[in-house]
Amino acid sequence: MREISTAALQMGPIQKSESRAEVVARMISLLEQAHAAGAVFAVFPELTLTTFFPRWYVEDQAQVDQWFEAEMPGPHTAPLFARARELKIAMSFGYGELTPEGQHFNTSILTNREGEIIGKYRKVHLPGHSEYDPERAFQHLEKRYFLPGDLGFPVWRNLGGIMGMMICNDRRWPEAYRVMGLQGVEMVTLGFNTPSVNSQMSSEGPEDRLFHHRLSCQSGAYQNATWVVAVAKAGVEDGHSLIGGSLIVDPNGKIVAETKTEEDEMIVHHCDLEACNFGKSTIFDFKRHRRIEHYGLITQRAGAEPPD
Ligand code: CDV
Repeated sequence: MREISTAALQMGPIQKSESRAEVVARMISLLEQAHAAGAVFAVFPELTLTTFFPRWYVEDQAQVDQWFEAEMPGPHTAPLFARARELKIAMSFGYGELTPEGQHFNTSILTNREGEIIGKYRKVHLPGHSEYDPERAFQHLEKRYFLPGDLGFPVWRNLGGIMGMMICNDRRWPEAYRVMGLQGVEMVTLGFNTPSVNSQMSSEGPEDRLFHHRLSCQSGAYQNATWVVAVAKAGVEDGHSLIGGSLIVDPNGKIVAETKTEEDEMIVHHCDLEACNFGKSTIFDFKRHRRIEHYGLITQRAGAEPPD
């Protein structure tokens, strides 16, 4: 057994008016619950420290920058790192990153049990649009506020396993999983903020949203023989609803734990990384079965071009 007791720490809604200090206090409380349940690894959502701000159209960059962190750990997050270090819990969480060069990314970090940052990922697949769109029921301005990630999909050795990160919309893209699968990934963490209704199709409500979410996580896990730990920011933020459905998925694609609420909620599972071995050495033994001579289009072409 190579076990990582892993907690998915779902966050309930964060209102615009909520301070970083209030959010970090909630995160620490969840971290303590995870520790009490025996977890050594805790996964938080995308943009954990703030409301899901890409739904708001803002022109004043100084106002936008208030949703970003210029340092990690910084003044607000230092207590979180200190508590994680005391509890010896490794973490992954997402936040808006403002670099010294003034670039903005939707970022996620990975720490070890000593509270040191050992990995960083910047969201590659940014959904939505960059200008105000009156046709939508609500805005999704990730392409306005963030640059596409420039770090690829790396993996890191942590807690005796091989870990990778993706963020929200990335889970709908099999390429993201596969690039990590090709580096032997055994646990993928992913935080998400998924609106409960499609802003461009009101008939696509929470049931469909949860279906597509589970489908994406379960297929990514199965097809790459990896654990997937998917964690929501959920509930109603200033009148805008986000799905819950935080999941731990085993390397066979089966959901082994799922949250039941849209509030701050913890689920824990003892994830045995050895469970990845069967899939990785049989049906998804990539070296034996992949036919890369036929996959060229995947990297040569972004959009679909049907034949004449
Ligand atoms: N934060 C996200 O990336 N949300 C997207 C929405 C726009 C569909 C998601 O894939 O859940």
